[in-house]
Amino acid sequence: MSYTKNLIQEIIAKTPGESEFHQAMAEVYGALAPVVDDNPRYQEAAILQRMAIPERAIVFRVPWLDDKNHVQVNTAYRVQFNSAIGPYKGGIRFHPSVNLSILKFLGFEQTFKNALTGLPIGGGKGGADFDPKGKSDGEVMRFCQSLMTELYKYLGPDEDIPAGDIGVGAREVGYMYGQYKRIVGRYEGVFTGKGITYGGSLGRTEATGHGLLYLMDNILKGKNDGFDGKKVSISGSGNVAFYAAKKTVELGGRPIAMSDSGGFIHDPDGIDLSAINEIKFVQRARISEYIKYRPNAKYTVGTGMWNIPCDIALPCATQNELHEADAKALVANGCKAVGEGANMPCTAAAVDVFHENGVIFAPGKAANAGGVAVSCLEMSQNSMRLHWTFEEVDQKLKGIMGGIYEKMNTAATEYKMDGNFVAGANIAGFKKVAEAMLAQGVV
Ligand code: NDP
Ligand code: 2IT
Repeated sequence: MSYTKNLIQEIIAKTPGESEFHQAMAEVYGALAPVVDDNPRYQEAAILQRMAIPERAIVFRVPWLDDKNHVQVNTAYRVQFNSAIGPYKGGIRFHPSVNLSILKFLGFEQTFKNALTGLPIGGGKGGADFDPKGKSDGEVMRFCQSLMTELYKYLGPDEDIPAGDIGVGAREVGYMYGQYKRIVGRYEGVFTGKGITYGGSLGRTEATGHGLLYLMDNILKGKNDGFDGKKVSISGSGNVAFYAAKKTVELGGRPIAMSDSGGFIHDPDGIDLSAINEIKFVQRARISEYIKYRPNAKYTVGTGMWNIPCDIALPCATQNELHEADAKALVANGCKAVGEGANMPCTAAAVDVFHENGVIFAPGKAANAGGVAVSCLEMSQNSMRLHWTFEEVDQKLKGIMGGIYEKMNTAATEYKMDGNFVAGANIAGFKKVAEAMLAQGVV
């Protein structure tokens, strides 16, 4: 067996039950065989073995009082995966499914994503099995304050800088940051995605969705194509999905389907994004409400949105939401490009279907890197005590996404896998982190 195949099996055997982490690790290491063969130094220094273990993972209890004064408790985590190229950087997720495997996959993925941005940030991820759905603002605040009362010990503007992710938006970041500042007694840029009134960056809210569209547009332009006139299906209806849909419209495309965990809507005339904004961000309600705003649209309970014919698919909800059968349906209906707005939304078998059928496929660590990239721009503004305009941030984001396209495209070509952006992104991200680790010795 080859070095990388053998190593993947060894790591799986040592981390039983961590299926999401295994999937993410096998995708990265599966792409590295030619790189490791070319560079015996990586094997001699056990770089891949070291990269697969977080530098540190903190697990802690978060007790809080609900509105009836009943005691509740959740489990929270912070996985500080790799600081070879900068302080740990990555979001915090609140969702009942959160466990160590999911956060290890996200922290591992984040390490290479952050390297691809070209910015000096390492990889980390955190979260809790807390479900913000149906909780009052007071309950969310008490939960966030309790979580931060433990987590603050491990954070710092040069140590670990969290941000949002699923279930963590402006409200949650505000509560967590407020508690952090109260405990340490200093204003520090220790969170990104902060409100604009207290140190947030213009353009951060939009950055992941917009960045996704910039990256896909770069790829399409390389093939003399673009979003103009394209029908686009976008799963999810949260932060990433909403701004991906908005930028789709700006680039001349038409979002025709969106979803939440309850089901999906199909609006062939083009989704009304002001209705989505009202339902999801003002009312915090279900996407099924959409048919009240647009009676000609159709709502379907459950999964199946990838059966709707579209030109471009942008999965922007969660991991493993797009399976092999969905990929086959997309191919059969003429879908030409897929970009992962979410982290690992496509299963490995689905990605194989796209590659076998010549569908352009942009992996999450490249396609959704715009969010963390603008987070790093927020850190820069905080350190400099400056506030850039939306246009300045947007220009920088465009440049960073263009750079990511160049890096993954060049790496794919260098290793004779033209157009395979999974290989290209993994190789380019890995090499940067690996070289930094080599230079810093056995640490
Ligand atoms: P939000 O919480 O804002 O939105 C998540 C959306 O996905 C909601 O519509 C939600 O539906 C849906 N969803 C979540 N979990 C599930 C599930 N298990 N099954 C079906 N639908 C689900 O999160 P974000 O938009 O911030 O994040 C979406 C994805 O993008 C995640 O994979 C995240 O890791 C990734 N990402 C986010 C970045 C950011 O800057 N926010 C940056 C890079 C990647 P419902 O409301 O019904 O739960
Ligand atoms: O997955 C991700 O890249 C994020 N949730 C954003 C991380 C960040 O630090 O902005």
